[in-house]
Amino acid sequence: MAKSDRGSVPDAAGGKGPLAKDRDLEAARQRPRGSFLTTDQGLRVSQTDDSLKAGPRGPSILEDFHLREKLTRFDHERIPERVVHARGSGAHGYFQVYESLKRWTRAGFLCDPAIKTPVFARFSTVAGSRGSADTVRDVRGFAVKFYTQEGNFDLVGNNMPIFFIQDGMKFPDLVHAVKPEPRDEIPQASSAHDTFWDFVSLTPETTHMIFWLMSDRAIPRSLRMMEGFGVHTFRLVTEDGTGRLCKFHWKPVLGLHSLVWDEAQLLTGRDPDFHRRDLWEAIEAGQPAQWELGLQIVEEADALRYGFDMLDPTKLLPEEVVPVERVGLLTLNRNPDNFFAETEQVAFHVGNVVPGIDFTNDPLLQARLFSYLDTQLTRLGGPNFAQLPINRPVVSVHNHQQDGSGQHSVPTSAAQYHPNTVGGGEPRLTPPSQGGYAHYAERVDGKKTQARSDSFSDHFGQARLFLDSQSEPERAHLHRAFCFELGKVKRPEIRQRVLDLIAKVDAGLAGEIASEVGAKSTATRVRHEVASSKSPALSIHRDPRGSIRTRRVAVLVAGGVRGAEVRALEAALKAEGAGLDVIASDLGTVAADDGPLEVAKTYRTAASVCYDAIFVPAGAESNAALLGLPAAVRFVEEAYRHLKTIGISADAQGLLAAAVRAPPLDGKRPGAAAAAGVVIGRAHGDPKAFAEAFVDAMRLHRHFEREDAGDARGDAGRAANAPVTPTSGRPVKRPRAK
Ligand code: HDD
Repeated sequence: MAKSDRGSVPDAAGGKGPLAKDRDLEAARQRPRGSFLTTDQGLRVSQTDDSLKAGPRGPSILEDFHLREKLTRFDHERIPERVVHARGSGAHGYFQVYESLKRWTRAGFLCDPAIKTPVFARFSTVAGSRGSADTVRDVRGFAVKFYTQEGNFDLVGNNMPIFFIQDGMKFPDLVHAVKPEPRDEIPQASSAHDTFWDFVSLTPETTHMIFWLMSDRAIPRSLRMMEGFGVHTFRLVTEDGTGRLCKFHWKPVLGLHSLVWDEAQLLTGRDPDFHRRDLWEAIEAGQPAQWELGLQIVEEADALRYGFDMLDPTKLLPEEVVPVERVGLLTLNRNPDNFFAETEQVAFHVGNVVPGIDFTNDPLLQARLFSYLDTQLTRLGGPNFAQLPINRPVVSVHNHQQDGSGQHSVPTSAAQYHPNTVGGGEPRLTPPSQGGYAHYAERVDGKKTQARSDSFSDHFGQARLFLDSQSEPERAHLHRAFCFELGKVKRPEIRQRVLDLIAKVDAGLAGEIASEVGAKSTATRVRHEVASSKSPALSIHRDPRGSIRTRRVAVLVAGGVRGAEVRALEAALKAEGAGLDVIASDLGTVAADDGPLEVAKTYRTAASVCYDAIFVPAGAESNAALLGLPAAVRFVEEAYRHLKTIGISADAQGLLAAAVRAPPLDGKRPGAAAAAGVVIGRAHGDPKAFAEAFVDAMRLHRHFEREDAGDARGDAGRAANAPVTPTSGRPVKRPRAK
């Protein structure tokens, strides 16, 4: 969205403020100041490095207004961070619906495929502070502000379709439990501590969400490669007032992919900005991030038809039961101009809806309707935050709100009330028939009560559905995640209580976890309360082969490397929208056999965890040098352990052997796989054929067969030391979701 697209936003009274009246003042203000440094009052500054002093060695003088202004502004640069979702990254873009959805909603932006609605999206982790690492195990926020012609619509969702609790009354408890513990402020951005699991163990409704949190969904490979969900059941309303229940989905065009846990942990040190950088760099490189908007539509009368209550936010509606209809495309293609002004100051609110979109009685949603507006008053310093450029609607705003901190507009109307004649009766109301918002006329009848509906009472059935829908590697990861998190819990009684909950979902899983976390297997004590069933859509591995667009390959080289191989791979990757970085000991160029190669990073600044695959090209001299570089050996070792595609020349087998206990590569066909995802190149072989085999292996993203060789109990180091089982032919297929 170009800035000019947003238009100039009039003041609250709808006028252009007093400047419109005072042409001289306006003309004066518009006089170009060039890029001269000025004070906040517009005074040109001649000195900004030395304060005003009584002599070159004398004390500073209070009179120095520029020094005082500079320091005062600096002292007040920080605003309170978000109480949750403090760590985030944003991007601008647009949304376009494929065809009119008039049959379901009167929302203008969903009814006209010609309309390109500007959007700003912000992705976030939940628990960590603003400066915390991106790749922690956590839910990811997925919030989109649509600047529609009927006002702003905010879809404030997560990358998981359900939530921890059923009623917003418990939200402060949940957040206090997961945030760092109050006495020592430890741990940062992690749920692996006593208070969180204490809360979980005493709150069975969290069980389903806990299974999602322990799954690979909680460590996405990229913000661009995760799903998004509106979570609650919303309501779409047509022109004639007919309401239908609706679940919102975002489906990533690049598919669903995750990190592996050890890699995620290493990344918190190697590149704490991993997700932020990934989104930023893709957009800078002209590769927009895209998701399709999906809708599940259910008739009002069917709210209880599917074995759970559609108002219960701890439940999902399986796609196999009600298919997700893909109705439009979200494209994020412009990075913010300023992080603070946009990504930090953006204020989302689930209550920001447009005609045709309405709420349901989900008690979690109802509480959110209060909380989002309220929190901005503290965070953004007062009630006028909607006037900040990132929060302003593209349509003009006219109302009777006035004053308050940070009032930027200058209302000129004499009548700040309704009804009035003094102001000519303006601003006027808009009847619903002409686009004014009217709440859905839902019949409500009930006694006041603080009771929970019986229809919300099953906390384990869908957790079991989720577990049974995972592929074998995903299930293994989930098991290890439980062992990791509970292994960090100090109080044995909490670990035991969590185990008892897990056993209600799957006694077998509880039994596998029990001994490692020092708890008793409760398999014999707790009856299976749920039956197993499957929803393949819940597995990340449902569609293992995918695009490698925007993936990056690290090419490990030293002097004497075979340049033709690097160029052939570069061309093959480029054709797929992917790319490579040449890594060498020194920046500048490295001497390949046929000329210089540009070096992107050094072994000191690059790490395997920052790449999707690695390639060690042919070159006897080059590979002998790499063998002597511990950082290069570690590169290969980590790539192997993290199940990434490794392309390796036959003359680099010493390197592979030093990194992992691999069988000799001699005698293998070029393009064949030495182990799952280890593709061998032959010195002086056909670089193009090798590049094709390499790209093909990359399409699988990870090679989970290698994981089976070790790591059965979460010892990430073991896999690398386990012998590599040679396989032949094309890269081995990843096990599919059951
Ligand atoms: Fe929330 C922020 C998503 C339940 C109260 N929430 C926040 C953000 C996202 C979500 C994505 C960050 C928005 C941004 O990028 O600025 N929250 C959810 C989802 C929920 C949910 C998907 C359950 C379905 N939230 C929830 C409840 C409450 C809140 C039940 C309170 C009753 N959420 C907040 C908040 C935040 C927030 C405290 C912190 C910063 C902000 O709002 O602007 O008001």
